[in-house]
Amino acid sequence: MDSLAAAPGTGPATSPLPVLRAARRPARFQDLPTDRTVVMGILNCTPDSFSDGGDHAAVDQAIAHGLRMHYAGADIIDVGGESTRPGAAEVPEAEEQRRILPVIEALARAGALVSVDTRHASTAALALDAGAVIINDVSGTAVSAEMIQLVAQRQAYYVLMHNRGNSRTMDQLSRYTDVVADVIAELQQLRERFYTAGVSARQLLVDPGVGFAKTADQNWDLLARLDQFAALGHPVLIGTSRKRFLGTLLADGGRAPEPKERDSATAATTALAAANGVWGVRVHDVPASLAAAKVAARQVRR
Ligand code: PMM
Repeated sequence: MDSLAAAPGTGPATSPLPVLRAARRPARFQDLPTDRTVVMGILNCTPDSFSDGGDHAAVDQAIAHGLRMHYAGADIIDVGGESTRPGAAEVPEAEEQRRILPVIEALARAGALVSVDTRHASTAALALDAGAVIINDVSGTAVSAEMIQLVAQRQAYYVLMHNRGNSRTMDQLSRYTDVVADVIAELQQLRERFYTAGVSARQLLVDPGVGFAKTADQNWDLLARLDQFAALGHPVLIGTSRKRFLGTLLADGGRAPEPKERDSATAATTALAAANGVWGVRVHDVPASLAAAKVAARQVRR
């Protein structure tokens, strides 16, 4: 921890990270803002994520970046240790835990509300112990029985995200009759498995899973009909940040901008989704989406 005290750009200029020494009151889900869309900052502690892989691979760097997003106003910090990009290699659970548990603990102690992006029940359990409050699981229909049990036993908040197959197969699994209706039906079936295990409705958030077993056009269809997801009765979270469908759009037939050059387009999706009542957005560039969420709230919810 001591090495962090000197981490640049992470705290008030005069006092380097006192926050890590004095634990804050734990952040609570029920204290999240309700007058605008919630902004979840992405913290990928991975060497190979598609847009920021390697940037925050060392634990100290990851904590510093998480704190930067927290101070920049992120409502939630989503900490993950396994890339979910199509074709990504699976990460052993012990390695995933080595990457993320100290990060979660430090951010929770600093007063951040932390979610853990994991497919593994064992990692999710340890992350809850370390101070995470939300489990963000991209498994979709491949969710494990252990994960469902854990969510029930620990009464944790859980992001029920739509996905089919795994990171190697999902790109071949994008056949739908009507993408919105089919994704909603699959989320409802998935939700039943959680209810059967004793999970209550208030624990669940839903996410259409932009880019997971979806083509670019299907992603746009989902974003155009977010109100239908809200009708499921849970907060709706979306993750468009820097994704390939934005690169395809911006390329306009030419070279697609690099993932890190897609933040303005991401903020535009935040503004539109927020104006359509989405509960939360998962983004890399926190200040841009926070501004977009505030604009949308002022414009729509006068
Ligand atoms: N996308 C990614 C990872 N986790 N979680 C949720 N709930 N929704 C998403 O759309 C989502 C996610 C992939 O993006 P990344 O590689 O930038 O983290």
